[in-house]
Amino acid sequence: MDQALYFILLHIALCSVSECVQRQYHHITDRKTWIEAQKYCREKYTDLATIDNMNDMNELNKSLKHGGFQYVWIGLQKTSCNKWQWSSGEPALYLNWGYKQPDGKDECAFMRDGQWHDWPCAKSQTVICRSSNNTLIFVSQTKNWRDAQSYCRQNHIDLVSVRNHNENQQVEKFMSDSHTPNDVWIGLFRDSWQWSDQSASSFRYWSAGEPNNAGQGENCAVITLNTQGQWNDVSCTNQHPFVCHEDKLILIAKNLTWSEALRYCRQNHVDLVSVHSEEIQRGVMNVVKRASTEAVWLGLRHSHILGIWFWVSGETVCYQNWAPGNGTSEEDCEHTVRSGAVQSGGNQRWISRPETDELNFICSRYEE
Ligand SMILES: *[C@@H]1O[C@H](CO)[C@@H](O)[C@H](O)[C@H]1NC(C)=O
Ligand SMILES: *[C@@H]1O[C@H](CO)[C@@H](O)[C@H](O)[C@H]1NC(C)=O
Ligand SMILES: *[C@@H]1O[C@H](CO)[C@@H](O)[C@H](O)[C@H]1NC(C)=O
Ligand SMILES: *[C@@H]1O[C@H](CO)[C@@H](O)[C@H](O)[C@H]1NC(C)=O
Ligand SMILES: [Ca+2]
Ligand SMILES: [Ca+2]
Repeated sequence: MDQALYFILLHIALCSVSECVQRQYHHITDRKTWIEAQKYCREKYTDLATIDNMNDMNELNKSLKHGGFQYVWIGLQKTSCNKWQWSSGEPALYLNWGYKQPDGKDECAFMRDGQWHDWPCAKSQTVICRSSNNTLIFVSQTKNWRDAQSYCRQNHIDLVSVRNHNENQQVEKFMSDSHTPNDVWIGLFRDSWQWSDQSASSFRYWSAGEPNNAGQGENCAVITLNTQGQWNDVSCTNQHPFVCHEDKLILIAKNLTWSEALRYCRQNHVDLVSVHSEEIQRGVMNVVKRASTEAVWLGLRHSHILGIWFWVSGETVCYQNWAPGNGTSEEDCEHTVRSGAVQSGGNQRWISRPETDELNFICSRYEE
């Protein structure tokens, strides 16, 4: 093959979007109470398992070892805080309750004349899902809220969420244009379950009839192996095996030069982080919030000789998120080598800094 063509093809291959896993699950088969399991996970990994969506659930499922047990702890625990949230996992910031709503202990919401009402989740109603191309889909079969959620997740993306006044008007118009019945489920629900790592994930995968608090004080969640991994609430003082998760990225709140940071990551974890996709950038944005310096080192380095920026992991810089004016070769005349950092505030863009600056940094904890 022509050499130049070969390099172009190689480059395309390197720049293709890679499946990347932001979180790894580890199944520990020792039996512990929920609190003991939480402590173990926080010491050895990141925390007891958080699950954001069906993808995570399938990943977690792959980590399970089988043998002589039925229940496995995850990081979900009941609290005294009962809050409204969207099935899609977004926080419920905009609310458009009707007159005197919500008025019950009811835990699911439907839309009537553009306004929202709470209602028992077991009630059967028609449904609006949101599809992958962001259009609304009306489902004319009536379903209880939980079945409606499963249906939307299996056939589309999720139940519709309504995040602002504009979207509320869209849904209202859609309902009148497609002559839906007056009352239609939306993706809003309320529960008092909270993840151990404080993540806002509102993904729930309860078995039918659960959580039922059957034995009283069933305040912690397990995966049940004989129901395809669906969840059950059980007493936190029972002893079960458990699943921890390990986030790929960790912010190190030490102030080191770029070279010191690189050495630290390679000695204690795997490497300084390479941000070669938007997904990893999102993970970065999530952890830099806790930084004490205004920028945070990435595994991004400028080569004086080649006049290019590259990732220390060896990847090509395909995805880019430079702040305007940064990421060029204009600083080539300076004596100190430039390295790449991400702003910890503002737009969290990448900036070029002299490598002698002392900044916090992000290590990756496992290879892909
Ligand atoms: C969006 O997806 C739905 C099915 O999920 C399909 O019926 C519809 O034609 C799609 N619309 C566009 C604009 O692609
Ligand atoms: C988990 O894996 C088992 C087989 O090992 C399968 O029967 C089950 O459906 C899977 N559950 C999920 C949620 O992927
Ligand atoms: C790192 O530097 C920042 C800003 O200069 C400072 O606020 C912070 O206390 C320093 N952290 C450590 C661990 O020295
Ligand atoms: C890099 O971006 C920062 C933040 O926006 C800006 O202050 C700085 O001037 C930029 N550097 C260059 C060389 O333009
Ligand atoms: Ca009500
Ligand atoms: Ca139960």
